[in-house]
Amino acid sequence: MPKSIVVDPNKVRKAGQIEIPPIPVNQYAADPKKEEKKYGKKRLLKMYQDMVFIREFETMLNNIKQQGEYRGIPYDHKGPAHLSIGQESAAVGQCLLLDREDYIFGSHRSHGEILAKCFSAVDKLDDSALEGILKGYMDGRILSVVQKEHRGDLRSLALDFVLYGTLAEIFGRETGFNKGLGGSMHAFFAPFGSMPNNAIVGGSGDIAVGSALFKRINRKPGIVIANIGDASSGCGPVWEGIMIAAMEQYRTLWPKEVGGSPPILFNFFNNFYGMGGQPEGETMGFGMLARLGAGVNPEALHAERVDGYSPLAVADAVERKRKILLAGKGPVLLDVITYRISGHSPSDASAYRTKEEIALWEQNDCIADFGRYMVESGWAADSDLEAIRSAAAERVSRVCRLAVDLSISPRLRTDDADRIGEVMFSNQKIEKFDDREPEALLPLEENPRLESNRRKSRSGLDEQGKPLPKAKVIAFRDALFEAMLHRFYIDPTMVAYGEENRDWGGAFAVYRGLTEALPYHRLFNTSISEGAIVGTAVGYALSGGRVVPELMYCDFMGRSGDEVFNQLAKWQSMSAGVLKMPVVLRVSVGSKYGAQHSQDWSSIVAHVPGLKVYFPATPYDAKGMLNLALAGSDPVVFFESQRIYDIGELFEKDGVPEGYYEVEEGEPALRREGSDLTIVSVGATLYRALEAVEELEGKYGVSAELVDARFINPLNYDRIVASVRKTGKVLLTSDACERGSFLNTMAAQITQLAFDELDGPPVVVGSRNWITPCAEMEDSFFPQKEWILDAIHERLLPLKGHQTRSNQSIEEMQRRNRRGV
Ligand SMILES: Cc1ncc(C[n+]2csc(CCOP(=O)(O)OP(=O)(O)O)c2C)c(N)n1
Ligand SMILES: [Mg+2]
Repeated sequence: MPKSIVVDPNKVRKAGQIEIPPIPVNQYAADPKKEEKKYGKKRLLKMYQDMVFIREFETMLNNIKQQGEYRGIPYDHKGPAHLSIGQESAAVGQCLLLDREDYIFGSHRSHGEILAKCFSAVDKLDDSALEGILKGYMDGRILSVVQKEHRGDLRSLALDFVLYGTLAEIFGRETGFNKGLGGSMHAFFAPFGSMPNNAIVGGSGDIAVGSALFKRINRKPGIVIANIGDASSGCGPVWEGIMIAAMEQYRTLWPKEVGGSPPILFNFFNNFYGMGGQPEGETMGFGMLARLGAGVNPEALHAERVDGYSPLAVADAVERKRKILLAGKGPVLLDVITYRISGHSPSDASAYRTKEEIALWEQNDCIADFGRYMVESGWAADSDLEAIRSAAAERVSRVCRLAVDLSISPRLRTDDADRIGEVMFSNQKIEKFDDREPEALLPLEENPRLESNRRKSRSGLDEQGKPLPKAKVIAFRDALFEAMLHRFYIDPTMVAYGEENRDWGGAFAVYRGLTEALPYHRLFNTSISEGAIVGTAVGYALSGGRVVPELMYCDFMGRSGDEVFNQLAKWQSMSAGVLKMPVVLRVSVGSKYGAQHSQDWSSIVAHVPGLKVYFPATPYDAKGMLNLALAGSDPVVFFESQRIYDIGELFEKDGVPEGYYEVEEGEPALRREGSDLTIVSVGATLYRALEAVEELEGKYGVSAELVDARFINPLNYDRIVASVRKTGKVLLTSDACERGSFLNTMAAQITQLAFDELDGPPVVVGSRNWITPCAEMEDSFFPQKEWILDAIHERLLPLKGHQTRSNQSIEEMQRRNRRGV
């Protein structure tokens, strides 16, 4: 079903020019009368208080880092503290009018943003909702600490809760917001809309877009703000995030009732510095950061520069932009100017800027300025402001005293229990993340591809055990399709996207038949932005939905390295299990297309803690393992070899079941029983290993047991070890390059688990440590049946009369190692 966006040569060839709308700069006009009327004195005073609290909090950390104490409380804080002294007005102004359902994501310098957002949420919640959160969060653990010493009402208690939860997190305590597993740069408190902060600068750029997509697609209230530093405007995830956020399809192709573009505000806290580099005038070319909006879309992202030293200017901008976003007319970019008077970190000597410049900003200090403005406007007396400042010092001291005390604020115990291990995965079965009816265009049973599947054989073999023609069998890709379809009709939050996912049917036709079945917002094409394809999925999932992003080729994972390794893998554990990450990242592994389209990088993801890694090799497993992944709550990198998309089921007697089933997680499959030696395969190499097993049997009378690992992580070694105990010999093979391949980890594990039963060391047969050559030369690169037989002959079990065709000797192994190839 082709889309209806016609590319008409008569239109696209016409002469003309592009008009870029003007981008306002610092246009806010202060008007005390209007401001008082709008906000009321109480709220304006509260704004001042929020800023003062943040200043005191950061000053406390600065003193602790630089002098080892704050107001007579000694403490040695080993971790980082990127302070935002000078930036308080921008954070508080931003949060003033946000609702609790509005989310902010941020970066390494986010203490002030966390506090500002939480203070704002406290103001907006009614007593019972507020109490519910304080009592319910981590079973009331944080509340019970602050409650003891606190005297005052619920709202005042909530302030202690916010200050203490943040500080205990910074100090790495179990009583912190994330049990100390996030720390200073990753702390957040989701119940108040303060979402993950990222030590990978710019990392929130695409994650926040995913969160906004979640809100839009699932009709959730609120907007999402990505708080990004000015120097991080050069980051790939920021640009890719903007590209996905600005896709036109939300307004041209998605159903109107979904509501338009995702409600995302790219908010740059522009303090004019990276660590030492200066984006304006040195490391970037935009002149003014707000200009970045100009090239992106006809609205220039509604971009504006806002004076962040006036909290009311920021509040006004956020309020106006929020309306645009809720109307589905975003995305929006704000360039909020501010200045960090503190160093990048407490050890920073500010060698990259002059003392005069710092003094200029100190003269304009945003808190002192606002205080003066309040007094001049008659909103407060000096004594009111002084009272707020001394109350802040008293409160921050109280909280600090609690947070440094190990008997009150202990660390997570890791000595007697695997407490960090427990939060690496959430390991839950979740049928659906919401109860509403899944949106679909067709009843499941009427799906055209299911109908054609019904005419195919569920097995790849006929009754005599002979292979059936490929067009007549349920192939690997059909099996994947059935798993996807099943979950789409159960979980209304489930979405899938990537490059060419919709009309094309996915690059390898796995999704053919889904375009007819699903509305646009559940299956869509994205820009070619591999980083943000994964990054938005991270944001979507941690906001509460299930998502299946696709990478067309494993090689392109290089483009999404940070999103896979640092984001997808880590947010469940860095949140101490507060967040879930139901992302199934489908990654196809190529061949035939040479060096940049044929790599199996399963070992790289296996190396990174926090990812599950599946690698099915049969249609039965494709469906059963994808069903398993799609019912879970953890990030799964799901590898699919392009070599076998069209293969039928050869191992399971009854073929691929029509109904729902799951493969047991982590359990390898026994493909052939044998007694003389064990072959373990990962991925599509299974079929070459099978040929080797058949030749061993037929030609040499050797009985080989063939085990298909199926899983890389988690992996239960019992079956493999049981086989090795029986045979005493093991060869491992896969299409990944041999050096650093996961096979070597398996070989080391087997050696340790079954050393006494082994006749010799495990033998690894991987691909050569070369670039993958062209299709015609591939046989010299990927493991072949002959290599397996030769390696067995040379190193495990001499085969009578065998003529080797490749060199699998120990000497050759050493030669290759020496040469690094
Ligand atoms: C991807 C990445 N690159 C580099 C760094 C090291 N680093 C930490 S903060 C920083 C400067 C960031 O500047 P900006 O985005 O303007 O934020 P600011 O520190 O001014 O708040 C750098 C380079 C990092 N954490 N992440
Ligand atoms: Mg900066």
